[in-house]
Amino acid sequence: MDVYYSPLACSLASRIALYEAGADARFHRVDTKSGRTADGGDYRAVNPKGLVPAIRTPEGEVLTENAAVLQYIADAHPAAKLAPQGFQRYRLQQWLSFIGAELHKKVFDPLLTPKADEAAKALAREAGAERFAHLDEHLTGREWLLDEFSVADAYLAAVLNWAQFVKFDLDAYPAVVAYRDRLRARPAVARALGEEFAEYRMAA
Ligand SMILES: N[C@@H](CCC(=O)N[C@@H](CS)C(=O)NCC(=O)O)C(=O)O
Repeated sequence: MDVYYSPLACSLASRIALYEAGADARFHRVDTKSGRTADGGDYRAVNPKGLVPAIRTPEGEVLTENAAVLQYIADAHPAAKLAPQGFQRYRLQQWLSFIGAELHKKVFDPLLTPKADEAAKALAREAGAERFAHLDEHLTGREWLLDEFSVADAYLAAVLNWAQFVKFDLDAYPAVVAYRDRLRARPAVARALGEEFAEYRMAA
């Protein structure tokens, strides 16, 4: 499998899922600003949206969007049990949608981009307070988003990591802080974060 990523972007979730599965993959670094891969290729020829992540399956299919990519990785490595079957699959999709739409796009995107003005950033922080309260309530007394670690946790690990860059204080959400610390203690998450932090610092 080929994985297109940028250091510490949401594509980190795909790396975490692959490391959790103990799977091999070829990782291709993308500069989303220039639209070029590290070897000089045109990334829009892979993903016309220009966004990471994208993967190319061994059959040559290109797949984009975190929710789809992460479920594909989970289903390609069933022994790792990263996505449940039956009704719980809808719970997984519920959390993938919440993370993608309500946290990634609604809260962190406006906080991370210099293009958003102060009013947009204030709205994002207000939305964040509500959404993190919901997350904190859900995680109280729970280890992971579902009964077992899943690709939704991998996605949330990538998104929660941005809180430090935008000074979104998580201290008001103790269950989220404890969950973030549990995530960081998982070998696959620690390895993926360590590798991408090193790349990110080198590029900065
Ligand atoms: N809906 C997409 C969002 C992907 C996305 O926003 N990727 C960001 C990195 S976290 C990106 O590539 N940004 C580059 C840009 O906006 O030019 C998904 O879930 O995959």
